[in-house]
Amino acid sequence: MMAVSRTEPNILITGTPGTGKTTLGKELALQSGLKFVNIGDYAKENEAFEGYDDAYECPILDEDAVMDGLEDIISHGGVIIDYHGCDFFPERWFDVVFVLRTNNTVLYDRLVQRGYSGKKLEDNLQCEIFQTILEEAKESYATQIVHELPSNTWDERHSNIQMILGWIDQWKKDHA
Ligand code: DAT
Repeated sequence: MMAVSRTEPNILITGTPGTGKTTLGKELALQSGLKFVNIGDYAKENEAFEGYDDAYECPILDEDAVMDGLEDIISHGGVIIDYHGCDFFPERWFDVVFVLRTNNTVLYDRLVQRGYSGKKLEDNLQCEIFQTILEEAKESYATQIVHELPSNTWDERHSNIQMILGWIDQWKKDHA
């Protein structure tokens, strides 16, 4: 099956929980006019969970249901996806992958503020220290489309947004 040619790019924003994916993605959607889809919210709305992970204290995503449900909107392009994982999406979905990175002390404060503690807090901090999501992204997508972005301060968020808006414009010109 031939992919429909898209006039707007699909963007994956990934990274450890708390690195700022939703904050960045929503603002980016507002400023670019692209659609924003947070995978956790999407799964909740569409009951696309298949149980609860007691060790990680989070619902288990029904990945097949999520992918089937999103295939149509993704094929039209112009979607920003926000998720703390990236290895199960079809590679062809995304034109670019941004991996948000946050310093450990900053991330610690954000996660504590979110109510994380104990194993859940430790696991998420380790995920960032060992750059698990960055490695996952590099293994799942062509390395030239994977970009690491610092996400510690509001200034960094601002420059990330400006950079990505510029990237979107350029992509549209290249694919017009
Ligand atoms: P995620 O979607 O990756 O779990 P979030 O967008 O919910 O993260 O952000 C987590 C918290 O951090 C939230 O209180 C907003 C804050 N935050 C996000 N990006 C930030 C940035 N660049 N500078 C300062 N605070 C930020």
